[in-house]
Amino acid sequence: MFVKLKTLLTTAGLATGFLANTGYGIPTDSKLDKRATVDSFIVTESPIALAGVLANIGSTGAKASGASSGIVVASPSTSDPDYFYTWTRDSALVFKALVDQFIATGNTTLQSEIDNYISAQAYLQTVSNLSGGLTTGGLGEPKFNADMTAFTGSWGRPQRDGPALRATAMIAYSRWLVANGYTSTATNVVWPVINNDLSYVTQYWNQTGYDLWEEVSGSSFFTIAVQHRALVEGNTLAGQLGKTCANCVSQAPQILCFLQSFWGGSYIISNINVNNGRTGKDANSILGSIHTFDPAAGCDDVTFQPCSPRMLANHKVVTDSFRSIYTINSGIAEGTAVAVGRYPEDSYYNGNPWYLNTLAAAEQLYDALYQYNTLGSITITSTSLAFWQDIYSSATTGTYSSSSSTFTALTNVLKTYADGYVAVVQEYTPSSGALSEQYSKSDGTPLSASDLTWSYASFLTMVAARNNVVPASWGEPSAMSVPSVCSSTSATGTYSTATSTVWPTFSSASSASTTVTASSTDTGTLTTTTTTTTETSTSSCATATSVAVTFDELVTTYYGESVFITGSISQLGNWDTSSAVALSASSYTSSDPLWYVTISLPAGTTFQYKYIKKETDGSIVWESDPNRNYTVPTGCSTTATESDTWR
Ligand SMILES: *[C@@H]1O[C@H](CO)[C@@H](O)[C@H](O)[C@H]1NC(C)=O
Ligand SMILES: *[C@@H]1O[C@H](CO)[C@@H](O)[C@H](O)[C@H]1NC(C)=O
Ligand SMILES: *[C@@H]1O[C@H](CO)[C@@H](O)[C@H](O)[C@H]1NC(C)=O
Ligand SMILES: CC(=O)N[C@H]1CO[C@H](CO)[C@@H](O)[C@@H]1O
Repeated sequence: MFVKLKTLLTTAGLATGFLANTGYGIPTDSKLDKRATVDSFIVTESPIALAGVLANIGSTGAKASGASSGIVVASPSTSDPDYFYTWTRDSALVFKALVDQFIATGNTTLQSEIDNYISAQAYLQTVSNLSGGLTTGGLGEPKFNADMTAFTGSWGRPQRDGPALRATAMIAYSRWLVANGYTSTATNVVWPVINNDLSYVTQYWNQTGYDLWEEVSGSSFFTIAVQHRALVEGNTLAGQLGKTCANCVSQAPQILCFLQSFWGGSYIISNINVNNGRTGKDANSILGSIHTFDPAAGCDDVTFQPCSPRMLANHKVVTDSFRSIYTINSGIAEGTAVAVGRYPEDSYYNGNPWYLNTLAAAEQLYDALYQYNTLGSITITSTSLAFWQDIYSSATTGTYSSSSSTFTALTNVLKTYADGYVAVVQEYTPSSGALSEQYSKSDGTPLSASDLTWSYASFLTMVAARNNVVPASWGEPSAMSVPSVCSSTSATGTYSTATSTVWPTFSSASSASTTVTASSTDTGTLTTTTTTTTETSTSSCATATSVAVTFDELVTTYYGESVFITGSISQLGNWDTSSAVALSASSYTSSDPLWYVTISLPAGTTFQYKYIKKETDGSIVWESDPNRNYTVPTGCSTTATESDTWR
């Protein structure tokens, strides 16, 4: 299920005129001002970021002329630097963001882009290249020409994060297909493509390759973390589709075991199995954490969850490493946001901050906030103490439940600190809203590739995290057991060519079917899969198995009060108020005091529910009796809305 819910402590107070100072950690007027500024930046920049992404996708993107359908160019820039290529990693991260947007917003015009992307990847998997062919390592090729021919220049190859990230993007979309009655499309069209990528991961995870910055040949934290995730969720999807991935099951625990080796005691050494003279402090680690964030996870150190003590310690070490080396950061004390680059030793374009890394530093903290609010407590350990003391000087080790004033104070300062990273990006974003790759460490002017697709995508994922619009769980809670002995292993799976990829017509809004025909010249073990789909749903719609129900509640609140929904089913916490689902006040105004949340529920479910208010002291205010009743509609529609007013 996916749950779309938003922050517990919102800016509702701005609308209701709250200005009282209720203690340390509650935003002061100036902090509220800053938050309001970030809010307005997000409102103006979000559509620019979405348009920026779409402009760089072929064949119709305004800045992607010459790129094939579904192909993402890294940037329209063709010289100094020339980024007019399609990278497997960047494309997968971009499309994971679009899939999440599509699922959260139901914007069907994004869906044809997603279908085109998967069709293009099915073809690209068969293009022999200098890393090999489909069955001989070619999936680790980092980039292709925008017309889907092989890039034959010298490059840092192979890069083993691409197949894992691509699998994750396609698995996220497959979950939607399954939940919306398109299981045979997931099985016949998408699974063969995913399976190839999973096979690549199980076969090669224990070999070195180039890191995400394409410079270091060794073992990269980011790569190993996303490989673990892909195999775990790949196996779960396999089960849903009546398939198996035995190699996922055998290899994932060993990848997790190896992942532990990157922990250096006080921060993550981002590249190991290489001696390059670097400290290992690298935004690689922060990106690894946000792309393996699981909304159902605890603050688990072993999977480096955003809220884990290890990741907070690492966040401090990595961001602090840029304080003294960039002029634009000079004089900014620890605990206040700064511009974030790749790694302190970076010399590319003389080493500058990157938009996507500064946004990732914010996103990790928003993810962590979501986790603390969901878990209902914050535990400060000796590992994370220094991080917390930077932003809350009186922090001490201990566990603070959500009913405590310390919890409220800590989450407030954390939100303010996270917003600070967005404010840094705001400061150095030109008035056009265009996001290039880097901005100057000396004066903040944009540098290097213009309109970097990944910069825009990182803005979209940051905003989703800030709004508590979280992606589905990838299964972390069932995949965090670390074997007692790590082994060097590998498992060779199967590869197959999807020779015909035919999409159903999903709705009147989406484009017509796309057919991609690919042939392979590989001589390795190769199964050829020919697929046709029997699902069409224009005239006779598919019955929805789950419905995204939006609960709208009109309720006037004061700053710090938050609204939840609780009820008689597990999705609403079985009347346990600590498991109630938070509503969002992002559309709240004094004349229209709307709180809302969208919850995915099985069609036909009947249940009782009520709204509750949680006060700043943790106490609960219930709506008056009787309980409300609701039955999730059964029919074609995958969405429904229930409008209520507080009583
Ligand atoms: C829906 O997606 C299209 C692009 O496919 C975009 O132009 C449009 O702005 C999106 N709509 C919303 C409401 O985000
Ligand atoms: C392979 O796995 C073993 C066991 O975790 C580890 O010690 C070794 O460094 C790994 N090598 C590579 C290249 O991944
Ligand atoms: C909700 O359903 C229960 C059980 O059918 C019924 O007793 C109750 O009166 C209903 N409440 C409302 C407000 O309709
Ligand atoms: C090893 C391999 O398959 N190399 C191929 C990579 O792609 C180029 C261009 O298509 C071919 O010329 C190489 O033979």
